[in-house]
Amino acid sequence: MAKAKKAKAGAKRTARKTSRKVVKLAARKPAKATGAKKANGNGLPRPSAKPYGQAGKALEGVKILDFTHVQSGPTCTQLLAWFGADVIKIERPGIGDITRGQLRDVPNADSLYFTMLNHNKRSITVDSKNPKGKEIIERLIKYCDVLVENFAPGALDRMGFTWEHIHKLNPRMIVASVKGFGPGPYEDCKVYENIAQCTGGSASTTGFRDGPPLVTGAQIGDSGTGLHLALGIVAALYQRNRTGRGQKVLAAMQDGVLNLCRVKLRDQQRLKHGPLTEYSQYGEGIPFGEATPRAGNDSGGGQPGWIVKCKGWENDPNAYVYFITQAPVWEKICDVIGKPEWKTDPDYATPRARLPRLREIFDTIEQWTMTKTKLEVMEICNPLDIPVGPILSMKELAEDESLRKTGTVVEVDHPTRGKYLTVGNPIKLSDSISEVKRSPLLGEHTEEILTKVLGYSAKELAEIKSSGAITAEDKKKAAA
Ligand code: CAO
Repeated sequence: MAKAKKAKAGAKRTARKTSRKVVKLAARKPAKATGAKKANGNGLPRPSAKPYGQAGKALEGVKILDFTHVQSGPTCTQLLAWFGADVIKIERPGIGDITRGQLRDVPNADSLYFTMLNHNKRSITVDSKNPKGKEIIERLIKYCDVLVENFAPGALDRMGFTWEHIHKLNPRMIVASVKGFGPGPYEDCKVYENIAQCTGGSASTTGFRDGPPLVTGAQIGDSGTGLHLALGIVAALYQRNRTGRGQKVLAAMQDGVLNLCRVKLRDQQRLKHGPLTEYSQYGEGIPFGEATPRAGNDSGGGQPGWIVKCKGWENDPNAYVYFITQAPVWEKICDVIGKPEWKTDPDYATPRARLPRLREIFDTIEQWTMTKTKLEVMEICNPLDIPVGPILSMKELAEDESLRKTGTVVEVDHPTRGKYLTVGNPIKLSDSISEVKRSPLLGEHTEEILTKVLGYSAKELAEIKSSGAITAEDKKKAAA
């Protein structure tokens, strides 16, 4: 009883103290607004007074040690560079990223494969198997915030850069990797784009039912996984603000592709409960098997769609349009295609009634679209809110004025290959405007990074040069 009384009195004292504190705080005069740097009451900086787009870049100050090659890793680091990170790409002396020489269109110039994936980066050549080269990389690890790599499984460890070693050198470092597979039976496998498309569920669900599995032109395995990795890195940087320590970030290509094929795993589970009625095979009376089938051009959602021919399809492989029979605009569709009677006919009036007749419905829509060009179909349907999409070729996209205006398609000048087109940052931030700068030449920034970033003296630089750590094999031999 006495104990309870004591506790009650204590609680009252605490409550009084707390309320006194609250009164005191409330009475405090608001801090004078003295500029963007002063913190708000919540500890966060005050909103910048600078105009939007002039307050620096989103990832300004973040330093990325870019140990990536080919497509998946470079996609990720290019995005980070567009958001303002300082990306230092380490490449093998004399060779560099293998894509520099792959699919070359201009002799002796970096290929478009390379240039279009490595904008806004700096390039340093370092032989990671040379002792002096290892020392340089260790210094870079201490200097940078994130190491990004997409080597074959185990390659980074074989160089001596295990997570434990990196973490010891720089406990704040985030180590981000693309691998083909996550932990499991295939974790040691090398993987390229189409392997990921096949093992991540995309190929089995792409193509026509009566044909073989198909890969898609969208690089969902490589660029898609790079995109996943970039998000993981930004999240890890955010968490590091709280924890003060780095972590490993893994984006496995199989996982990334499966994530993008989420709706197909949805359909796999729906199969247990009956046929997939929105797939045109249902209307055609073809039974479903055990796995999600290939769906041709069927829409993956609840609004049936299909690709139909347009005027000129006989000679133009892209004279087609994707047409969606969205339920809310069904009546407008009936009027446009000259079938007003379908609005009230019980066989066509409701989405459910239409499902077994989709083939016939799209054939009828096609009779109409074949009388118009794909852009005319768009001009007629858009004001009526009927969702349609012309099949735009790469040529049309390259020439599209509106994409140039938004910076999605950009012309870049390059010292050895001249002007070329690229895809700029597809993600637009209103206060962090991306500018696309050309990709670096092999080792273009080696000396700059060694002296200005890592602080090596002229004498040390000379030693590094003679050690072979930054020179190509043939040059090393010639010097010997
Ligand atoms: N100095 C010295 N050696 C270097 C180096 C440098 N700067 N950079 C790389 N190397 C070495 C690596 O250490 C490795 O040597 P070991 O095999 O002796 O350990 C060697 O170069 C080759 O690396 P790799 O095995 O990663 O490259 P690969 O061309 O044989 O394979 C790929 C390419 C993509 C199949 C493989 O890297 C991979 O599976 N990566 C993970 C998944 C991925 O990102 N795939 C997408 C690629 S884009 O289509």
